Amino acid sequence: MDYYSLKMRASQQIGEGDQKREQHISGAERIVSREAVEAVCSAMARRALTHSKGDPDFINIKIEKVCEKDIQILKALPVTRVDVDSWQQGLDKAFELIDKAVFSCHPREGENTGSLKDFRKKLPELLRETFPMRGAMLYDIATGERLEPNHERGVRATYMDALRSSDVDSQKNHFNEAIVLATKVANAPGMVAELCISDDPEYVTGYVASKELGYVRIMKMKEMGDENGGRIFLFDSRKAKAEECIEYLQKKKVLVDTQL
Ligand code: WAQ
Ligand code: MG
Repeated sequence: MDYYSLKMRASQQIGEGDQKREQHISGAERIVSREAVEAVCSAMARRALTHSKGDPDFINIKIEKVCEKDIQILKALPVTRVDVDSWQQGLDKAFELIDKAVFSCHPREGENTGSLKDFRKKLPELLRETFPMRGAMLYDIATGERLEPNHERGVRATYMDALRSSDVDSQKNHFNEAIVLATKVANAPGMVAELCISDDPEYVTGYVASKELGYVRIMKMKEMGDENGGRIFLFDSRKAKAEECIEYLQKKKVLVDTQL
């Protein structure tokens, strides 16, 4: 069977003169059968044109054929959910889970010593740094360095979709898309964990994910109406090469089996 990859990104010019820059509005990735290409393409255009972040003046939709033999099938991460009373509590919970994932990579270090302690303090600041980015921050927990080739853009995971998905919704289903992305990311070489908060102002649920933790939905991670969000991919350079990890995130074609 022939598959096609579709990628959409939409942006808007903001600011004047020297301050002029591109503001990311919307992006989407699909891998679908030939019959679904036209419908998915028009749904993507509609999605870009009706996004809550604004009216885009640039929309790019790229369509490429994908060989079935190049596609890796992955089982979706198991999903759990954490209810919280406030977004502050949600963020704390997320940081706690990230600590747990990072700590398991530093077994010889005491809970409150050395680089792990520094990392805890740094995490909220790292998260803020992701807010203007279109992709994710790739952070090396072994060295404390950022590994994205372009810090402003970040690294984007692409070429992924849910297996057997034929829906052509122009309305984004945040959870369905996130479980696909998180499953691909968790399977990348050297990946330790992912932290995600949507940049969509009306979507306050986020998650922490890793192969060990699974996909942990945290029901509130920011204030309603806040359009700051971002992703951090926590990577360990003692486990794999950064180039291998980036290559997997950006190039490997993945379909995620979400049926349990
Ligand atoms: N690769 C890397 N980073 C990305 C990608 C990608 N393909 N797509 C988005 N990002 C980054 C980018 O910086 C965005 O600003 C940020 O993540 C948030 O993206 O279980 O909607 O698409 O209900 O707004 C979580 C669902 C939804 C939780 C997350 O993210 C749940 C969401 P958004
Ligand atoms: Mg968004």
